[in-house]
Amino acid sequence: MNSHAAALEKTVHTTCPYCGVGCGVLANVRSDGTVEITGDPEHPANYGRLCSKGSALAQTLGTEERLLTPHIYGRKADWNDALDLVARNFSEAIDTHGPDSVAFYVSGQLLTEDYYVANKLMKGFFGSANIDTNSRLCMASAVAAHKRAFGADHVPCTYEDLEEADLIVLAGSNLAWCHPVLMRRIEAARQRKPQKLVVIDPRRTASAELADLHLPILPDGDRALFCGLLNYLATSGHLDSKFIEAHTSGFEIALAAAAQWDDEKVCQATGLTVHQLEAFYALFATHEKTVSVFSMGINQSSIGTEKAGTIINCHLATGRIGKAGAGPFSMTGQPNAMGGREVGGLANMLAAHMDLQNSAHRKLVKSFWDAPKIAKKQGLKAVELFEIVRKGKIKALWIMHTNPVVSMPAAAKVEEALQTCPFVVVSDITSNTDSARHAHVLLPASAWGEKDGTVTNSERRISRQRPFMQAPGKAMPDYWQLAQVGQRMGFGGAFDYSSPAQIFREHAALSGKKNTAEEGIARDFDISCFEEISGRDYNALKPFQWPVHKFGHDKSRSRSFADGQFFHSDKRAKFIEVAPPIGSALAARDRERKQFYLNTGRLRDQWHTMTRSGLSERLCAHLPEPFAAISPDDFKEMNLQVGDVVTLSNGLGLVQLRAFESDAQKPGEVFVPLHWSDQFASNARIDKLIKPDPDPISGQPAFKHSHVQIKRCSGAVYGFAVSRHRPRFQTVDYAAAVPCAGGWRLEFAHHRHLKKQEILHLLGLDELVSAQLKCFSYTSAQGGERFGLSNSRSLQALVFCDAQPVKVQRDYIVELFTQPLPCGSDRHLLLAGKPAGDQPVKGPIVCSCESVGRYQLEAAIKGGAVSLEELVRQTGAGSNCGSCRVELGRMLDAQHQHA
Ligand SMILES: Nc1nc2c(c(=O)[nH]1)N[C@H]1C(S)=C(S)[C@@H](COP(=O)(O)OP(=O)(O)OC[C@H]3O[C@@H](n4cnc5c(=O)[nH]c(N)nc54)[C@H](O)[C@@H]3O)O[C@H]1N2
Ligand SMILES: Nc1nc2c(c(=O)[nH]1)N[C@H]1C(S)=C(S)[C@@H](COP(=O)(O)OP(=O)(O)OC[C@H]3O[C@@H](n4cnc5c(=O)[nH]c(N)nc54)[C@H](O)[C@@H]3O)O[C@H]1N2
Ligand code: SF4
Ligand SMILES: [Mo]
Repeated sequence: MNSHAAALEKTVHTTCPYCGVGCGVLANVRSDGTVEITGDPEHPANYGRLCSKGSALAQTLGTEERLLTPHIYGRKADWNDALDLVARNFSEAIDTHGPDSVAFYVSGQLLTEDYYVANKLMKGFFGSANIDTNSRLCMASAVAAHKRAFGADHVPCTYEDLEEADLIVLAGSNLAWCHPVLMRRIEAARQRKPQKLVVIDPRRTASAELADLHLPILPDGDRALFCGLLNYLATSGHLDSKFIEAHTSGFEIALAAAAQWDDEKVCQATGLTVHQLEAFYALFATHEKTVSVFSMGINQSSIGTEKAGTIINCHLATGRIGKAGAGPFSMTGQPNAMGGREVGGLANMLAAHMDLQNSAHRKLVKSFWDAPKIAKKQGLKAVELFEIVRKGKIKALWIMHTNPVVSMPAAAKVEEALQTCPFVVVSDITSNTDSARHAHVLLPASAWGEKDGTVTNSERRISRQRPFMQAPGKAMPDYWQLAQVGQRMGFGGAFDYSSPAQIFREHAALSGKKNTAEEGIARDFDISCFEEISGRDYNALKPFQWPVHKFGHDKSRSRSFADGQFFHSDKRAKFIEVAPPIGSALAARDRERKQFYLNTGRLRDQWHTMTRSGLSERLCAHLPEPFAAISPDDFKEMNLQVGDVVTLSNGLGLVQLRAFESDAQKPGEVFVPLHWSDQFASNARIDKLIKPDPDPISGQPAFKHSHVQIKRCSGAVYGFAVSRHRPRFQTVDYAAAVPCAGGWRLEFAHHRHLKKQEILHLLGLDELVSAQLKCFSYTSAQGGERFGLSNSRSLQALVFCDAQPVKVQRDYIVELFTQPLPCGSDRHLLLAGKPAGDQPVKGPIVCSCESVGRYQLEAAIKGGAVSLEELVRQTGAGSNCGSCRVELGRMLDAQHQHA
């Protein structure tokens, strides 16, 4: 640690705001206001580990991008006026057009307390269920599958099961990048004992690199794969007949339906060989302790609920549920996706795992809330909701903690919807989002580090998020904003909250209300033990797993379903009957039409629409531009060259991305990250091209299975630049920029030559500023133009243009930006684009925590680092969070293959 560091003032135990692993973090605040973030060694989710995103949290705490005050129609306003206006518009809409003319669209990243208030206001006091959340895009299929199979939305597994298991199946989950700390836990378990890992993913992901068996399945082939598995288990004598008999229903029907999927049909639908199927089926059949983790590759599909159901079927058929090291494990994405489900924040739920359709539940909640009304029917689910907004039927919409213009399917239509809606409120921590630009009222929210409440992770563990710094400007917590509007709409006492602890107590009390079999309204979610928790105990609350009843932990339920009792009225789990095969292989047909399957997902170091992870230079150094990953065969067939820009298009829209040749891709499929918004790129919002195609049961859209055409763009100019100013790239065909030390790094390409003035605009320099700068330039023999701009003290920009994709050492150029300005003619050396002589360069960043680049790693490998440990020791890469170790391993393998 730095010996000059200011004194440690306090250490606050809190929880990482990113993924559903829910790692405990320590915020170490120093007397000079600086904050260091480390893993909490005592938190049972991570025991001190953090991934690259968690490790970089301190870099996202700056206030430069923050929204500091409410805005009404683009003008700064005070809270009173903004809240009054929101209350008035919602009241008027409800009075004139009825309760279903208003809606909330919220988020699995809200704290439970925020979520509880939003749900209460809409369902109990507006009397509508038009509250839906981005969890619809994320977890809805898993929720529906759990309810169908278990009678409640209940995740049976815990993280320890991942360590106890002898076989882990990752179905549609890239755990290594999306839940990295769990992958670290699995890796550690694999050091201690033999444990097999199977990855089912169309792409060879970082997780697949670690697997014993990777099944590069065709899009949506999972249903066939798991039906085939059920058949195999039945015919090879691996069923647990006793369990089926005693604790389940519907087995015969499910098996008969699955039997229609014979080997040939399964091979056709999955694109896998009989040999690959058998390898997987034999592993599954012979490992009692199997955990099947599933996430977006399963849920985000028009058959997502069925796909999840077929996985659960195989666990029920083998009795592998409710036992140590066994179970189907839906991995939640957002930090509080589970908490949102607990408060019933989806359009088809009530609070505390109660059902909207159940009149006893409605009565109970209404009387508990002392509410004037209670929603009687389901509200609009996200896709439908924005469709109705677009048709002008929603008169007031409040978007909180989510960025639908980037993250919803058919995103251009969602944007149109916001333009149509007469009154849009957006609560966010920044105004620099694609959704916030359409807000009539913009409300500044307190961010992570400032707000206070609880979140529930993937294993049903509730942890505290605690504040360790003051909110800047006038930012206020989300629950406060909602409660204020509730009060101003005349619901006074019901929204008179003075602290998150008070809300938590209410939520806990509701969860225990009449929650016994005798009272006839028993349900799985119960934390009533905390219904009287004091403010002080709430502050000190340690992470715990639900259920915890009034009378403390019920031992018989310490492992869910250990007693074989489920939540259907007959206490049995239900097998799901799946649809029979439907004819021809889609993939073949799509090839004929020269269409590509568009698959989308996440990168290791970015979080969703980048409003927070995009603030960290360190995180942005890994994969710094939007790309389309294309198989080597397709790359060749389309005659693409390294650095080419391509358009992806379909009936819904068009985007421009860098083409990236990747042998992790199969021919006919293209993968694009979901992260890029209009704030970071000119035209890379991939969700414009996603056909919603929602699952008919869950309403979850099919983010991973659209179709697109790909065309090479002929560019007249390509460029790379660094600038002290935020680039403005909307007028250029292809441009993307992320922060780097001291400024921004920018990639661009355009179909015609760009004038110097246009480039200056692109660099974020206005005419007045650029006129005062010194310019030094250089034209290469091939006609490439390069120039630098400086003021008397420092470099302001460096620009490298060419008629071809620019080949310069980007990471070296980015580093130049942090160094003192050379004098006089030496400045021209800056335009070489690479270091002089044999000065070492880093190369593209592989390890973002320690900032180690590919060339440094290659040099170490060439220099004799033969093992992963050696490479880590010599270069420092992978020594912090370990998220890049997969890539390090791959580089070692590649080097050895060539040796
Ligand atoms: N770094 C990072 N981590 C995150 C997030 C983030 O933004 N960045 N977001 C969090 C959130 S909210 C979520 S929901 C989770 C998501 O976590 P994951 O579900 O692991 O992430 P994705 O990359 O969306 O998708 C997983 C995989 O599904 C595969 N897939 C696509 N189609 C199919 C198919 O038909 N069948 C199968 N078997 N696989 C398919 C894709 O190729 C992809 O590799 O991550 C969480 N963690
Ligand atoms: N193509 C494609 N699209 C996808 C997916 C995919 O796999 N493929 N995955 C989908 C999934 S699973 C998810 S979860 C969604 C995620 O999509 P979004 O929820 O839209 O993404 P985020 O960037 O997390 O948006 C959170 C917003 O809340 C703001 N914010 C941060 N902190 C606070 C706070 O404390 N209060 C308030 N009020 N605001 C805050 C952030 O600045 C940001 O604007 O994307 C979905 N879209
Ligand atoms: S795995 Fe990483 S992103 Fe997820 S909670 Fe832990 S530190 Fe945060
Ligand atoms: Mo998600």
